[in-house]
Parts: sequence; structure tokens; C-alpha cells
Amino acid sequence: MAAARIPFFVLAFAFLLGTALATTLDQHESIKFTYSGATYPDKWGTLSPQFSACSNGKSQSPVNIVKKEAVIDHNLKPLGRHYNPANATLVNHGVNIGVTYDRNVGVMTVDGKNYTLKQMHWHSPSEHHINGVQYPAELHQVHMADDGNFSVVSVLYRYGNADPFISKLMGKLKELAKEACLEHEQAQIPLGIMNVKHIKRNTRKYYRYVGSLTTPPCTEHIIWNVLGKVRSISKEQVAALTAPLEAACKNNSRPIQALNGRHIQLYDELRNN
Ligand SMILES: *[C@@H]1O[C@H](CO)[C@@H](O)[C@H](O)[C@H]1NC(C)=O
Ligand SMILES: *[C@@H]1O[C@H](CO)[C@@H](O)[C@H](O)[C@H]1NC(C)=O
Ligand SMILES: *[C@@H]1O[C@H](CO)[C@@H](O)[C@H](O)[C@H]1NC(C)=O
Ligand SMILES: CC(=O)N[C@H]1CO[C@H](CO)[C@@H](O)[C@@H]1O
Repeated sequence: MAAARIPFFVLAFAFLLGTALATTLDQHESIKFTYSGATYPDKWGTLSPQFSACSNGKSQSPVNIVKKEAVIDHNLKPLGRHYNPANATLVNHGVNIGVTYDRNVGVMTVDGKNYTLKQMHWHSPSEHHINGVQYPAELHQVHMADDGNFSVVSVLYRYGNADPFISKLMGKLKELAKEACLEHEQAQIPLGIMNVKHIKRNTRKYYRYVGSLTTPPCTEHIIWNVLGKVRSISKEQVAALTAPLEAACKNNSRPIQALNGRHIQLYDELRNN
């Protein structure tokens, strides 16, 4: 997932200085990683000491979710999402395409703690698998609490009808594909005030586990919420989300990581009472 190419200390500073995460990330020089070639996922842990969790971590993401092994947890609560229309920017991170938001966008409440929506971005094919199946694409909505902890909502897509949110971005994605990515600078296009109400549907069922960022520095203690409802995306939309990326990142899915004894919990509104 997220926070592409950001050394951990940059994240720490973003928190300490209270600076907007996205702004800080964009201004720092970063260590190059890719999905194929010499800096492919198996090598991430060797690219920088700050990336060591990518190879040494024992609670890494993504994982394969085996439905019949997921345990219903009656203590899990519905994901409380309190989002408002907010100013957004479409960003080409080189390794993925994302949308960043200003702070006014609001929070998701997980276990009574508020996490502010920072950004979301897409991977193709999907990173999480369900019952061994890899989907054509996956959306990660990255939230950060004031203490620096992350919680991510993941949405899987199968091929079918166009996704209404991505449909709104198609024109801008085409512009992004034309824009040359300048050295140490990410191509971005302002989107203006975006209504995010359509990104918070369908949270009646989700899989919960504790994992990591799926991109370096592969930071752990991330609370994952993989939505049970698989949405649909058109082939044209997947093509538009990958066209602006560097060749070695067009397939930007990190391989499945070992659970190492972790359990996956299931929240299911219909079976929770
Ligand atoms: C969490 O956010 C909600 C919605 O904005 C707010 O009502 C609540 O007071 C916040 N809780 C804390 C502990 O900040
Ligand atoms: C939205 O953000 C852009 C930068 O991406 C900025 O130029 C613009 O002034 C902002 N608009 C509002 C209404 O805050
Ligand atoms: C993406 O790359 C992986 C190996 O890194 C490969 O197994 C998979 O088939 C590729 N998927 C697509 C859609 O190209
Ligand atoms: C709830 C939670 O994820 N807490 C984590 C916040 O981050 C610290 C430092 O990474 C972890 O130790 C906590 O477990």
C-alpha cells in the first residue's frame, strides 16, 4: 500500500512537526523501489536500513484471506466513517496513482480511536487474495491517527461495470498519463472539492488483521480492514490507473506474505447479534 517510497523517519517527522503527511512525503528525496527488475519486492529489505521490516518483519501485508478460517469477532464494531467533501489532488507516485485529501475530509473510527483519511491509491492486480484468488485491482484508503498509527480500508474489484468514483477521475487520469514525471517531483492534478460519500459504502462485512504497509518501509502495526463486498471496475479504468506508471510498476502488487500465526477476524453485521 501507501506512503510510497517514504523512509520511516520522514513519517515520524510528519507526525512530530504536525505537517500534512502528503506534503512532507512529496518534498523528500526517496529511495527507489519497483515491482520488477533489480529493486523488485524480494530486494526491498536490502535497499535501505529503514526498509528492513520488508524482509525481517513477521506481520507483513498483503495476505491471503481464507474465509473459512476467519473468526467472527463479536467485539468488532462497524467502521465509523465521518467523511466530508474535501479538497483533493490526483497524484502519480510513480509506483501507484492516488488521491490525497486535506485534513477537513474527516475520520474513520476504529475501536473508539479516530484516524484521519490521508490518501487513497490503487494497486493492480490486487494485493490481498481471498481464498487464493487475486482480483484485477484493489483500493487502499489510508488513515492516520494523531499518534502516527495507521488503519487502512481495502476494497477489492472484479471486472464488470465502471466504478462511479474512478469514472469521475477518467479525464484527469488521461491528463496525468501525458504529464512527464519530473525528477524528484510527482505529477499532480488538483481535483477541487470532491464528495467522498460514495467511497464509504458497503462496510457491513470486513476482515480485520494487523499487518504492514505493502510498500517500503513496510511499517508494521497497521490495522487492516479488507471489505467483504467486492466492487466492480472496468478494464478501461484499470488501464487508466496503470498507464501513467513507470514500466517496472505497472503491475504494482506485492506478493502474499506469511501470516506467521496471525488470525484474521471477521465482522459481519448480519451475524453479529
Ligand atoms: C472522532 O471523530 C468524530 C467525528 O468527527 C467526533 O464526533 C468525535 O468526537 C471524535 N472522537 C475523538 C476521541 O476525538
Ligand atoms: C485545493 O488544493 C489546491 C492544491 O492542490 C489548491 O491550489 C487550491 O487552492 C485548494 N482549494 C481550496 C478550495 O482549498
Ligand atoms: C504481476 O507480477 C507477478 C509477479 O511479480 C505475476 O505473477 C503476475 O502474473 C503479474 N500479473 C499481471 C496481471 O501481469
Ligand atoms: C493500536 C495500534 O496499532 N497501536 C500501535 C501504534 O503504533 C505503535 C508503534 O508502531 C505500536 O507499538 C502500537 O501497537
